[in-house]
Amino acid sequence: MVKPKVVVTRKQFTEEMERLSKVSNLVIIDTPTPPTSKELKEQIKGATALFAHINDNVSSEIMDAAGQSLKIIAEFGVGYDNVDVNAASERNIAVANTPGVLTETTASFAFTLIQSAARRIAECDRYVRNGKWKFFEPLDLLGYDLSSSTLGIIGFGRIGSYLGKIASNNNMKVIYYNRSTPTETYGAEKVDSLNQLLEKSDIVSIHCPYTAETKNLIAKKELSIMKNNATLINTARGPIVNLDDLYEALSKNRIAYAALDVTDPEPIKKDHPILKLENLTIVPHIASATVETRKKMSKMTVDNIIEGLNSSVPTYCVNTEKIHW
Ligand code: 8YV
Repeated sequence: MVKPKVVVTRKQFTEEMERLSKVSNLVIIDTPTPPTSKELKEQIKGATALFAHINDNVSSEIMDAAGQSLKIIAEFGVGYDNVDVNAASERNIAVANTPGVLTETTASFAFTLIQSAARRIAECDRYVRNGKWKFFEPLDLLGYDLSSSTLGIIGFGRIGSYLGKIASNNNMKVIYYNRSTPTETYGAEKVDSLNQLLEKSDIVSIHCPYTAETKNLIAKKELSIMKNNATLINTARGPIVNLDDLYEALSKNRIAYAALDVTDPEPIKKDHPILKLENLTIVPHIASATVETRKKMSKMTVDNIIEGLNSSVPTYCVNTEKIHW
């Protein structure tokens, strides 16, 4: 019997690829750069499943290039804003993701950025490398204690609320803005509006999904509401923050600091002026990047595909209601 074709858009963990190759005709796109839409359209022809990553814009055109055979799009990650889910549902294609396994790792990383912003780690590293460390200066490079700070969390789902728990354990006051009230809040206080959260917080950390409503959620107006000594953390999705407005706010010290794991676009343009600022820490979308977590994500993505190949709706399908299998 001919095995179904499965396309994986980046190099992945060998053990998971071996597992997948036992039940499929596996195509791994192991090129130095992610496939362009044109390349993906060519590779995906006749595929039953796609193992997708954040870089892949999985549009209706990609789905149509695959043809009638395409049944499963399995995203390596909890966020799946790079997949046109409506187009997939219209074509009876299941879209699956990897919720849960990266919660602790991503939330801990957001807390790492909070700590490194408060203690100016990236700036201090540049200070030493650039030969600026001459003497011990009691009043130089001072940060601030988190225990006297209020953390405002936008989006109090799995990752946001886990960050709330870590922050409370570190004696921070935690407030959050979320449409619904979660069952477990770890002592965090709900505020009624985004503006209230921005006004009250010393640190604002973003944990909502990227949707049409959250595009540019933090732009000029919102940055002007934040405290002058505030820090903005983004480990969610780049387009939620307007990067040019953030540059303006940081360069004019309307807010004090930002730490970004994600940008719009990704990667950030090499000549973006924000990269010249001292009051910014920026890293390349690594919040879930630990060996343990990435292995779990890879396994879950493969599990989702294998379930789909066996004609079961994947356990972590996000459009179960919209497809008819
Ligand atoms: C992934 C992420 O590494 O899960 C997410 O939503 O942003 C990251 O954990 C990324 O999606 C890679 O595909």
